[in-house]
Amino acid sequence: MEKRLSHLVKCIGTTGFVLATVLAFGQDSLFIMRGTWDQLPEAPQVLRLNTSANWSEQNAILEREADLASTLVIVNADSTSHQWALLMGDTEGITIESGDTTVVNLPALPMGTYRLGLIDGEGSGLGAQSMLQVGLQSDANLALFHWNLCDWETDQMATWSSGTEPDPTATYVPNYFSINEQTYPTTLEDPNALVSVALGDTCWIAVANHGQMDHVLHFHGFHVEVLTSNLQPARIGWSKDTVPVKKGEGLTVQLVANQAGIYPVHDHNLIAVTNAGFYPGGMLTQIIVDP
Ligand SMILES: [Cu+2]
Repeated sequence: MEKRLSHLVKCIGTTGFVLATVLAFGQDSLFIMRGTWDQLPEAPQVLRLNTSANWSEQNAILEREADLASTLVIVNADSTSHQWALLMGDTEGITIESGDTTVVNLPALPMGTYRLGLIDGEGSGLGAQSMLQVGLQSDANLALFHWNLCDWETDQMATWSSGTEPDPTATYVPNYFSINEQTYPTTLEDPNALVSVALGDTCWIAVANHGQMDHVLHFHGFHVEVLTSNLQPARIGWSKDTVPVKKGEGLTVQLVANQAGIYPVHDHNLIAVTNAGFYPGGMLTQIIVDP
């Protein structure tokens, strides 16, 4: 295998550096894509970060090693220009024109869960935001799950996709709430949103809040330990059944599956466990521990 890879790198020549990065990290480009989110009855137009030019309703996550700077290729396959940023409270973005490809630098970061994506109004309003996992893949014995949390107001999204800016003074009344761009019960069909483990397993869950409001996760059956947080580092080491995830936060929790059964996990704000007002829905998934 190693021989084949080195042969490939040689053949590629000038693009060898890019290929070597792809080989090291598995994935090295994100495509800014526009499409329809068919899961919602309103079928809103949305923006997503996909790993290729093949449309997916789910944003792709990005993985990097800890404490190592790297690069990322971003292809703007959308019809308008967008502002890209590694979202860490930093509001400075890089403008990527429609059809352009840009290589951006990712700094060396400590282990953790971070956010990246578009920070222009339309880009964030239509949901092109995802998670950067740093150093979470290093232990092959640990199962790793991820939850990209978001809230959505379909009227506001329709305004963005019609090319106008929503009234910033209007009250924000989100009508959908998602984990990995899925609403319950579809969350249970997503192997990253549904935590399925064996009794005695330890797993990590990377969580990022891309929405416009805080989300407070309530775990039934387990206390989880906060391993990393970009906005609330004072909470690292806390072991709780209820974990607030602030707007803009990326955090990582550890769950030790010490009892068998099926347990719900949900946003404790009950409007967030509905789909367009109907319960149950939204930001709700399960932990299934096989005996
Ligand atoms: Cu609960």
